[in-house]
Amino acid sequence: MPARLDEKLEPIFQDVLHRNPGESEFHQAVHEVLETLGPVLVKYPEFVEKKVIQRICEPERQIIFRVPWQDDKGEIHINRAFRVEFNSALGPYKGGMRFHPSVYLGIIKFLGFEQIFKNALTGLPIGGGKGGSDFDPKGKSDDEIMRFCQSLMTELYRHLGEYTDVPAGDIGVGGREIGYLFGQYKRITNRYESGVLTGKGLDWGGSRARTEATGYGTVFFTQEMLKARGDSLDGKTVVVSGSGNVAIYAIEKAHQLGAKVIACSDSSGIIVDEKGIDLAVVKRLKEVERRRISAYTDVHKHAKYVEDGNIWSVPCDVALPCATQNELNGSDAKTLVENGCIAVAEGANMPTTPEGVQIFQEASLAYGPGKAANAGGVATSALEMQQNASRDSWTFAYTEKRLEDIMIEIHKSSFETAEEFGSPGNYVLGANITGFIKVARAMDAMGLI
Ligand code: NDP
Ligand code: 2IT
Repeated sequence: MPARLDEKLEPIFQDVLHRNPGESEFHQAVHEVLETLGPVLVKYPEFVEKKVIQRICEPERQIIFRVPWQDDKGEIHINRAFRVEFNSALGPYKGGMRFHPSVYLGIIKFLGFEQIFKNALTGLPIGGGKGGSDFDPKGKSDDEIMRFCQSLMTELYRHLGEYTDVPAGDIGVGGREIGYLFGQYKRITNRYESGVLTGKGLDWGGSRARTEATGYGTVFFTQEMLKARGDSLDGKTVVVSGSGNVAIYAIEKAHQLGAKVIACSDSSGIIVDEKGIDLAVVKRLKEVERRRISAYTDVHKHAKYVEDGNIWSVPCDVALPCATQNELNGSDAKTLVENGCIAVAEGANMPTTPEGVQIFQEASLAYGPGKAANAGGVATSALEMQQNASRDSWTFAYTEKRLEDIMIEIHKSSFETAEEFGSPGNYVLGANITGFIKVARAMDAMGLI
């Protein structure tokens, strides 16, 4: 059972339920934020009076459109795409595009809602938005992906702009897709507007360290949580779910900081390699050949592949969920705690169910919610926008240092806010309140928007 809401917040939540029927992930994301805002309303009664929370829960703009495209055989397909422009109080709408068959409005709204507070936490001038499509990229040829991206951008371009809305990648959208999207935007607008998309290739306006940023940032955040407890990642055993962009670079940084990652996964199954995951093999399988993770055992016969296996049953010191929402439930959380896990940091967005979050908090392990722990990706997107605006290109070392400093600062502000509001060690409350206050103050200053 999720925690009860403050009496001023319950009617707001009921209204969100009523206005957004059937969007369970959005309800979950809103509830999780509202659960932590009670103490803020005591300190800032003007936010109640001016209905700031009700305004934040309603997206500024929601765009839904048809994406027709032809496959290699000439057959016609029709997908649905979304861009939810949630909040622009702090800057242009900013957030990724997700291509996955499970995408519907409720998923994009949960992601866009989370993005508002995450982006505020980075301290950089970016508002919150998210988009995507129910298109399934699995098994599609490069040409099919290109035609789909071109068709999608043929509608989306009119809503974008470096001062308006700046998409990037998410599940199913990486460098290849951003290339096709940028190419079509450039053709239609006749503008080389680098700052309209992030996650671009390094030869055409991309930022060094953006590919690595989300995974690296999650591990920097983990390191900070452990430091706050007088510990570190060195010598720790780590389990990382997923084997996509976030998972791969979380594994890389965990290894660099002296930990051993012994398991990763994809939606088909899990790999356990007690000798430590061979990241070169995972990168080749996933970034180049786009194959299933099961093929890892073709190279490393000693490793174990379990079809439909549960990665959270693998004993570890640190767990990094880096795949998708609600991938770690109450029973998984219990197993992790019983197996001695001391820290969980979310590379994915909302990977832990409310029951799971409650178990982690009761067990007092270091639990870093996605809004804080995975903010390094979007923060480095904002650094890409800075480089584009100044027509500059920074070194990897400089960009990575900026990312690390941002993650240290997000940890510090979440940690200190949790203490200030009477819940020491509660990063959920600390991150939500820090992000919320920034956005709420900006909205208040701008009048009734
Ligand atoms: P990718 O598409 O690169 O990888 C996703 C990984 O998660 C794959 O291994 C995929 O397996 C697995 N996965 C996806 N959906 C499911 C599912 N329904 N069930 C089981 N496994 C699944 O995406 P990213 O690595 O970019 O994103 C991972 C998570 O991180 C998402 O929650 C995303 O929102 C979040 N995130 C991403 C950021 C970024 O910069 N990319 C920034 C911040 C957060 P399979 O290939 O079998 O589908
Ligand atoms: O969830 C996220 O923060 C992302 N997918 C990255 C968004 C971005 O604009 O870089």
